[in-house]
Amino acid sequence: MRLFIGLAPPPAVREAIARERDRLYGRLGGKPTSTANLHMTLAFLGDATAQTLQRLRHLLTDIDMPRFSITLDRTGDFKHGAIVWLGCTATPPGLDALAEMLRARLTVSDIAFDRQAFTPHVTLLRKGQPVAEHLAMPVCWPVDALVLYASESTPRGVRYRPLFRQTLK
Ligand code: 2AM
Repeated sequence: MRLFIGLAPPPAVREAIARERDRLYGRLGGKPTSTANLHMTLAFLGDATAQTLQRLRHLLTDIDMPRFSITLDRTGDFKHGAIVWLGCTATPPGLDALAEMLRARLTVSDIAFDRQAFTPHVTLLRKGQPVAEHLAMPVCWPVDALVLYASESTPRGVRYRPLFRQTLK
């Protein structure tokens, strides 16, 4: 199983992000992320066994961190437009603290993850063109849970399936 831990936008926020994706897709092209797959990755774990999955559930259940909000107010890209994303000018301290704590617990538990520095983003397009701008209408995303996802290949493309949800305080 290919696993990652992330944040799932609530429906209204998901729709607002999807509108921004559609606007950028019209300008930049590329392969859009499906609305159902829109999310923010906190830690990418990759292939994991059923035993690791069980340990992850316990690890997540023990998390006792406060809720916070993210203001998505800017676009950006990685690798010259290979990935076009929506992110924030100011990372909320609660988001940084959550990602740091999660990664620290994974390390202590000896569960492998991609250690690339955390850059909060929601991928909108793949292989678009470089972009950097502030949004006319920032999107406020109230975050109240962490989600363990499985990344699955299906005949209709990749699907990020939520497996487990841990509510924040
Ligand atoms: P993204 O967060 O930039 O969209 C599932 O593959 C999710 O984990 C995707 O959202 C993907 O990129 C993210 N991810 C982070 N590191 C990854 C890695 N090393 N390989 C694959 N996906 C990774």
